[in-house]
Amino acid sequence: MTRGRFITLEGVEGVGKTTNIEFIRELIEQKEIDVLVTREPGGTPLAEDIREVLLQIRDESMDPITETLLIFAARSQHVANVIEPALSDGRWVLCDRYTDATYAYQGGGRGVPLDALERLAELAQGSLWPDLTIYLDAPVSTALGRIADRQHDRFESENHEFFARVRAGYLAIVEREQRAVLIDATQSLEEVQSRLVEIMNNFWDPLG
Ligand code: Z5A
Repeated sequence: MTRGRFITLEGVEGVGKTTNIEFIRELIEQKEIDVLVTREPGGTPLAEDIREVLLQIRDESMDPITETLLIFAARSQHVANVIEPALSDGRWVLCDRYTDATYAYQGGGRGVPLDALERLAELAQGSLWPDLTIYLDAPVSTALGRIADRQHDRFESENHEFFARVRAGYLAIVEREQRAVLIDATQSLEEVQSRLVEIMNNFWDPLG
């Protein structure tokens, strides 16, 4: 049994992840590949409960370390019960956010030290990193403008400076990681999706 491939989609809120994940699923299914679409935080009943705790706005502020530990708790559950079994069964996994988001939000956005994130990542996911990461990039004002009329959760209620640090965190990952590919998400949806086709074509080619 050939192990499946692990693909993640990243970017600040409003950049178009939810819109484009179904499009990528269709591209993969056109190749008659069985793909599981999932998300973080979440992806299992317990991890979805943790997601609710993370997103809910409450009177008590959430300490950045508490937030980080909750995110890794959800991830560990998701990796052990969903992602790793699917990949071992030869299924592909397409995930809306993964550990790059933790480096961008908790590392870049909240200032949690990167060496702490590295240690927690190793504990929660071992050596499981994506084979391909598609990062949708847009200036914060563009991305947030697209979701301005939604009711905001705890993250979405953060200010522009927070999201600028998150975006800088993502851009540093794209510089550093060969698996990460950037798409200019200020383009029209048609242009973004034709870039997605190109990226996926380059991804299949070496697979033969
Ligand atoms: N979080 C974290 O802090 N650390 C972690 O490790 C992880 C997560 C894993 C939940 O994530 C929160 O968890 C997230 C970070 C934190 N913070 N927040 N908020 P999420 O991924 O579930 O939530 P989200 O990022 O907020 O998703 P979203 O708001 O739904 O954004 P999106 O999926 O990227 O955007 P969209 O819904 O696809 O598109 C937004 C609108 O723009 C929509 O009307 C589209 O029709 C439109 N759109 C999309 N593309 C285009 C183009 N190209 N042109 C014009 N309009 C477009």
